[in-house]
Order: sequence, then structure tokens, then C-alpha cells
Amino acid sequence: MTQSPAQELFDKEQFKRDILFNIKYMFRKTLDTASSQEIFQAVSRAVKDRIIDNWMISHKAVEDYDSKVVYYLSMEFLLGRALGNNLINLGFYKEAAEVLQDMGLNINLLEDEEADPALGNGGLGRLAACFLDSLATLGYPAYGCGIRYKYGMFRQKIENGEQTEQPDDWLKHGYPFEIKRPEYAEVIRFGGYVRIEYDPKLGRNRYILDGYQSVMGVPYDIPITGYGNKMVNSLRIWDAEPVVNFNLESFDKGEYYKAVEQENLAKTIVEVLYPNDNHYSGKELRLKQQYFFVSATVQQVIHKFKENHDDIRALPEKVVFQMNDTHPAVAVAELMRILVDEEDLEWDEAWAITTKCCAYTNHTIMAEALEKWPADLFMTLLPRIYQIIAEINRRFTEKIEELYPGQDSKVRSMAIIYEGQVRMANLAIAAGFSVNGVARLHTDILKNYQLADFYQMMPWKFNNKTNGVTQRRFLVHGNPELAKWITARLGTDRWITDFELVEGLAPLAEDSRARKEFQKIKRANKVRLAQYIKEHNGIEVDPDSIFDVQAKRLHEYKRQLLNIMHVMYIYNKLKDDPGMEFHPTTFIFGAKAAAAYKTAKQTIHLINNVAEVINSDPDVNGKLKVVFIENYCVSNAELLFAASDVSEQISTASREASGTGNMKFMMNGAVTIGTMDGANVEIVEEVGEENVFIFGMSAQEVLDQEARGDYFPGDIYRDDPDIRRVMDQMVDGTYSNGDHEMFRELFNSVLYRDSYFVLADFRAYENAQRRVNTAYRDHVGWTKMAMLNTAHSGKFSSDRTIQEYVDDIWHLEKVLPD
Ligand code: 26Q
Repeated sequence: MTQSPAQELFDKEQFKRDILFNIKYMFRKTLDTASSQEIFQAVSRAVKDRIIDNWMISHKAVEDYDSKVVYYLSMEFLLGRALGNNLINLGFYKEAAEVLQDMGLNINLLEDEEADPALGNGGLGRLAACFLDSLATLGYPAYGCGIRYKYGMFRQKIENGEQTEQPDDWLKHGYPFEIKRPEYAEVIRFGGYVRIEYDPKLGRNRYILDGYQSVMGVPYDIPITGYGNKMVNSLRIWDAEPVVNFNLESFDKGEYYKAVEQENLAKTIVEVLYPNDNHYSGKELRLKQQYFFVSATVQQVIHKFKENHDDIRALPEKVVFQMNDTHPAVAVAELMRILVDEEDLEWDEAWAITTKCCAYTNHTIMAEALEKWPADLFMTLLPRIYQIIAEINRRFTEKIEELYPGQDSKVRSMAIIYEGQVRMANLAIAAGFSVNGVARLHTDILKNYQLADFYQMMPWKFNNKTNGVTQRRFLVHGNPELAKWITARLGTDRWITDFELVEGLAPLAEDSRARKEFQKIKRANKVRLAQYIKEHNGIEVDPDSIFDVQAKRLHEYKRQLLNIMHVMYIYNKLKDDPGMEFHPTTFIFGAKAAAAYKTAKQTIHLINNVAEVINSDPDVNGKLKVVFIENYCVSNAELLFAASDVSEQISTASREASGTGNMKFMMNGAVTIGTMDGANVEIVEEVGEENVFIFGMSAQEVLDQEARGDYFPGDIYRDDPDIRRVMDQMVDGTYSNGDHEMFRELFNSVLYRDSYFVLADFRAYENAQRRVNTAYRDHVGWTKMAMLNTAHSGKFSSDRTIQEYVDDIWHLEKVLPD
């Protein structure tokens, strides 16, 4: 292969000198006295220095062309580690690894020194990170806008089978890739009251906020490098600082308390990420966080726009805000506030601008995830913003009544403020010019169920954008051997930026040499994971067993419980009939539960206890193993995807909006066992139903059965002895050292409610698992299937997704700096 321009530019000797220089001047040390962390910092600094020029060039290009920019507003960015990813995108990972090796350093060990910046929970946050990678790679001007949480997603420790949470102090050693930008600080105001004053010049009232508290938003920028180009965008995350450093003597009592309060506000606001996934909790601090980063961002955008333009009405030509779920939906009201109160526009003009600048992505249909803020909380915390939302609501409900006279149900479902609550999704839909779901099935369910009234009223706003993931992180970085093989076999590495090209691998499924190569890579990745498991869990697993992996947030709808109950079932079968035909299988789980989510935590406890019993039973040793990977996060996820044979995507149909893990497994050659839910539907469409294992109720069946309300899990428990046995083992002490109460709530929740249809789908799942096990024993057939999964995963690159957002929603133009 010819060298890319980036590789020619990379001066190995200079890189080495820079690292040694950094070790000396950052730490007053030499290579042999520096710690691994210090060396990591020095290397990262050298890499960052190589990004800076392109970063400046990119910024200038965007300014010179006066390009339209997308501001991706998100409470979460689950970046994962930056060092390796940046080296790959800059095009000199291999060269850097060689330099380090010359210096006696191992790049993988250095990469492990980096704190994995986990400013997100799960799918939604990781999607934001994939999108930033694709935007830069495709050359589109974009800012990620978020919060610089002091503590990101907690570190999970398993103690006696139970999850414990530890603070994630990701900034402890300093984060080498961020740059503080105090010159772009903005003041954000909370509380107070609104004074109304007639302004004769304006010919109308002015609304003035008094008696408020303020904090200073101070941005930090993290470079987002494009692959194989010179584009560098920014992730701008906001830290909070007190506005004044006060001098005690010169303040009267009132001001003294106010100053202390402001100082506390600044400290608490960015303290910690809420570790909830798909669950709303109406905490005041969360609303403060939302307004904090949104206000800082919107103010900043307006300031910047005004530097280069005199007519604010042109804003929609240059700016689009994409709201990642409803978490930043207050942006709508903040933009209205600035346009009406500060730019002195009339309401209608301001509304015309706002509704051309804001677009909304929905990530869930689950009722408990919908944000509804108590109106009085809103009023107290953000009095002017509340007034604006009330006015938006007044006009919007007026329109509803006009369109649907006498139909109360329409106002009930679509009003923004209703029964004392502010409904953020309704605000986002009323004000957004685009509303999108994240997979075709999900968008259809939104249109026909959750948001049917909105869809009927404003069908033009609705569109689908099926999620995608970046192959740069999840193949090139996470599975370097497979990446190398794909390049060799396709005769080009263009698939790294044009992922549809992997389709060219499909014919190789019929080529026995290619199959052997593919199989060898999978096995090597399984050995790598087995080593990780040996180190972290002290468990020996057999790389020739089936690696069946479920790695995702723990949530009832994702049904880790179905998976572990099936493991319990298999264990019973193997005990009853040791000669049973069964290919040895290692069931691997990785999952964090929200700290307050009892049922989820019990499920983790059950998985670990089942693992303990099974792994120490010599009767099934060599056939069945269960592993719980502690602290599932982006960096160990990369290992799991690469090493997995079977990808568990078993959510209750209709509940998983898309899923993105399903795509990461697929591109790494894992075969899916799953329900017809989220993007699984499109995966089946791409890979063919003969290359996946689909089971269970359809979304329609689930929705219909819920509507009828005639599901009785107790009947299944009564009629199916295998299921009853597994259920009873939850409360007969088998997995709890004789304790009958440990898993009682879990047991009851299934027996008496089973809201997620675990028992209803159990037999279908067990049957699909049997088909998997049989299929795996045909090594040739299985490898073909695995290869076809990689080959047909072309659609699921976030590059495709981003291009669709650009074409249909954002209308950006490429900036290709050189
Ligand atoms: C809301 C209010 C208060 C506190 C927390 C929250 C909160 C936080 C995170 C609500 C939801 C989330 C995260 C949701 C999420 O990750 N959804 C997932 O998004 C993925 C990307 O589109 C989809 O693939 C998944 O199907 C979806 O579950």
C-alpha cells in the first residue's frame, strides 16, 4: 500500500524528540524515571500538538466560507479514549506504535493509562460521539455542545455479586486533549423574578429579570479529528465557575449570602452525570444542568453570529441546533428569550427564526423516560423561560383548538403545559422543524402510537434516521486484525470512509481460505478476551466455546433476565442429562444499572450468583461458563465486540428504539440472536433472515396484548415445568446460599406482572438458542454466517446516518481544509 500524505508528514524522529521533551518539561523527568501515566500524558501532548495546526486551519476555513454549522446539543458524549482514536484518524497509529516500541514502550499499555472519558450513560451518549467522528470525517462543520461533568459515569465494582458505584474521577491526572477557553465564557442566570416595564421606544413591554443568581459557563474544547483529512471539529463542554470572587468586608449581609450561594451553585451544577438511562427523574439539579449548558451554548452562538452578520433573521441560514432527545429542549425557549428580550424582535419574527433553527431526535417510546417538569419548579428556577414556554403553549393550544374544535383529547395529548407539568417532548415537537426517530420501526411506532396526534397535525416534520456507528473506533481501533484483513481482501482501505464497500466481502464466504483467515482472527480475539477475563475475573474460559455476549445498560426492557433464566435452564438440562448434545458456551454479560434501579441491581446480583454456582460446578465445567464483565465501558466494549460469536439483542419488541451495540457486534462478525425490535429489523433486512436468529413476539403483538391487558404470566408458570423450575430456583436458595428472599422481588415482578414479556418469549428464545447451538457446530456454515454479517453491515456506519441528517435536516456544506 502506498503511504498516505499524513504518514509522509509524520516525522518519527521529531515525534520521539517531542515525547522526551514533554517528559522533561511537563514532569522534570526522563524516560526511565517517568511513570506510565506521565509517559501517556507526554505522548498525548505530542499528539495534541500535531492536531493543533489542522484545528486552526479548520476553524479558519469554516469562518472564511461562513459555513452553516450544526450544534449538536447533548447532555451526554460517551467519547471513549482519545489517544488511539486520534492516532488512527491522523493516519499514523502504526508509525507512532513503532516509535514507542523503539523507546521500549507498548502502545496498548499506554492507551490503558488514559481515563475513558465517560460523560454519558449508554446508547444516546455513544451515538453523539459516533456522530462527531462522522461529521469530522465527512468534512461537515459541527460543534458538539455538552457539560464538563466533574464525575462521569460511575465505575462499577462487583462486591459479593452486587454492584457498587465509585466516583469516576476522570480529570484526576488532567485530561491532555482539552483546552480551556476562558475568553468564551458566558453568564447564565437562575431564579429571580420578572419585572415588566413599558418601553416607549419599542412600543411594548420589556421583561427584565431581577434578583437572580448567576454562574459563569467556561468552555473547554476537545478536538474531534476527521479520518484521513484535515478537518478538526470541536466538542465544547461547559464548566461552571462562580461569577465573582467576592471580598468579604465590602458586602452587606444579603450580598454575602448571595455570593456564597452562587459559589455553591457553580460547584454543584456540573458535579456529576445523572446515571439514568431511559428513565426520567425530576431532579431540580438536572433541570439546572440542562439550562446551564443550553443557555451558554445559545448565547455563544448568537454572539458569534452577530460578529459577522447584522441581520439576526438570517440565523437559520447559518445555524441549526439538533436536540439529542428532550434533555436540551429548553433551547427553544432560550433562543426565543434572546430574540425577544435582547434582540428586540417581535414574537412572530422570533418564532419564525426559532422554528427554522431547532430540530429534535427522539430516542425512546417508554413513558417513564419522558421528561415532565413540575410547572412550579420551572417557574421558580427559570421564571422568564417559563413565561415564554407558557406563551408558546397558549398559541399552540389555540392552534390545536382551531384545527380540532371540541376535541379535548387533542389538547390533552399535545399541550406543552398540562396539569401542572411542562412536557419537554411536546415543546420540542411544537418548535422543531424536524422530529426524527432512530430506526424505521421506532419512527413508525412514534407516528402511529406515541406521537400519532402530532403526526396527524404536522406530518411534514416527521422523518426517520436509522442510527449508525463509526467503523473507525469499532473496527479499525477495536479489531485491528479484522480491519487489516478487510483491507487486504478488498484491496483497498477505502471502506474506512466508505463503509458500503464491505459488501465486497460477501463472495468470500464461499472461499475456504478466506473463511479460515476470518475464523483465525475471531479466535485470536477470543483469546485476547479470555486473557482479559482471566485477569479481571480469575475465570478460565475456553476460546473454542461459543462466546455469547450481552453488553448494554441493564434495563428490564432489554431483558438480561431472559438471558440469565435461559442459562439457568441450560444448567438444569445439563445436570439432568450430562450427555446432552450441546456445544460448550460462555455466556458473557456487561451492564451497569442506574444506582437507584432496584430490579436492575437485583438482576446483576442474580447473574453473578448464577455465575458463581455454575463456574464452580465440576459437572458442567468445560461446557458452561458465565462471566460478568465488571465496569462495562467503551474501552472494554471494543474487546467484547471483536471477540463475540453471538450478539444478544433480545429486548421486548417495540421497546428498544434502535440499539447500536447490535451494529457494532454485526460488523465484527457476530451473529445476532434477537427480537424484531429497533434496528434489528433493518439488520435482518440487510443480512437476510437465514443469517440471524429471530424469535419472539413482534412489536405489534406486544402493543396489541398490552392494549387488551390479557397477559397472565402465572399461566405460563403453572403450565411449563421447566420455566417453573427456573423461576422457583430464584427463591429456593439455589443461587442465594439458601436465602429465599434475596431475589423475591425479581421473582414476583415476573410472576405477577412480567411487564416485559419474559415468560411469554421464553420458549421461543430457548428454541432460538438451540438453533444457535446447533448451527455453531457446523463450523463452515457458522463462519459463512459470521462473514456475511460483516459483509452486509455497510448500512450501519454513522457516516451514512450523518449524510442523511445533512441531506434532509441540516443542509450543510462540506468544508475540506487543506
Ligand atoms: C432523563 C431525565 C433525567 C435523568 C436522565 C434522563 C435520561 C438520560 C439518558 C433519559 C434517557 C437517557 C438515555 C437514553 C438512551 O440512551 N436511549 C438509547 O438511545 C440509543 C441511540 O439512539 C438507541 O439506540 C437506544 O435504543 C435507546 O435506548
